[in-house]
Amino acid sequence: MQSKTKFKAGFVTLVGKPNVGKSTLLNKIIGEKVAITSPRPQTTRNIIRGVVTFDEAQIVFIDTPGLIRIEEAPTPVDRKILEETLMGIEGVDVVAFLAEPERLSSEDRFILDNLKKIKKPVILALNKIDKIKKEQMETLISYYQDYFSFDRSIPISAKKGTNLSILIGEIIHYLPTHSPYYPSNFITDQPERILVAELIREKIFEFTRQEIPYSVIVKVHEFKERTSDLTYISATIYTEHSSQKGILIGKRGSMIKKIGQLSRKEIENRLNCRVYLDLRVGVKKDWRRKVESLKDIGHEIEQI
Ligand SMILES: Nc1nc2c(ncn2[C@@H]2O[C@H](COP(=O)(O)OP(=O)(O)OP(=O)(O)O)[C@@H](O)[C@H]2O)c(=O)[nH]1
Ligand SMILES: [Mg+2]
Repeated sequence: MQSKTKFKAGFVTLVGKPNVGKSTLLNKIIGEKVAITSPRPQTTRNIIRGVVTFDEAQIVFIDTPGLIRIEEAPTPVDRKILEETLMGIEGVDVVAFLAEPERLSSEDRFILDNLKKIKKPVILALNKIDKIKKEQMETLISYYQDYFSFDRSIPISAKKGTNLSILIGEIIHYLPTHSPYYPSNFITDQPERILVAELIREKIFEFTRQEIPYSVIVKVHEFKERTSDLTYISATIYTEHSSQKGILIGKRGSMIKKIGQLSRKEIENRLNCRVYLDLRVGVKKDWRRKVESLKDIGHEIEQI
């Protein structure tokens, strides 16, 4: 272990368009599911911190919702989330820009144009390289470097874990000397209630189609330790319209039952105790049009 004065610590934001694998990368590095993931874009809604501590450094990762142009955000709630994400980038020590292993899209250009305005080291993490050939990888990296002068460029696979130690090494290189911000066993600042709501939302992404996962907000009402080994949790999945409620309940309750059973298993693993999950479905009419709704999911304007 190095002397305390040499210890490095700092904040690294993971940015990129929706679905590039930011949350997958965070989970892989932390070694626990701190952020939910799905094969569909715009899964992450909250800014999530995940902390990893090594002998010589501590990295506080900030997972962000996928960035798109604010004007293209479908609802006021989505716009608010984007504004906060863009604001948050300014306060960090290093930016990791994640990209798909394909040519730059207009969304990538939009994000990179924003990053040009901030004076922070930016690392390109070209993700999902398990999907392409090595020759393509090299061509893509130089093509990305032509558009933006990245401080470092690393091809990675968040899913398989490829080159993550190289990425971590490069991040640490750019961190300032600083004492740790969190205790060494700390992995996330997400309150357990939010984590539970998110695990339920992940199952909704898994089992429902089209607009449904985007139309729900999950709220945990009660979270009580009944005995040392049993926690009682009550939660409601709110939809925007009553027509969506029926889909979530399913034939004779089959859908809500499936979502409940599978999310309970994950919650139990995560909390390390048995859980009684009382899960209901309700309607919060047009919640996505009201920015105040974000408070229900513990969303506050983050000052990093
Ligand atoms: N093949 C492959 N798939 C990956 C890799 N990393 C992530 N994925 C997949 O990409 C999809 C999106 O991953 P997420 O981690 O949810 O993406 P995100 O960037 O957090 O997405 P938003 O929260 O919507 O912005 C999931 O299906 C992941 O399994 C990778 O290295 N290789
Ligand atoms: Mg995400």
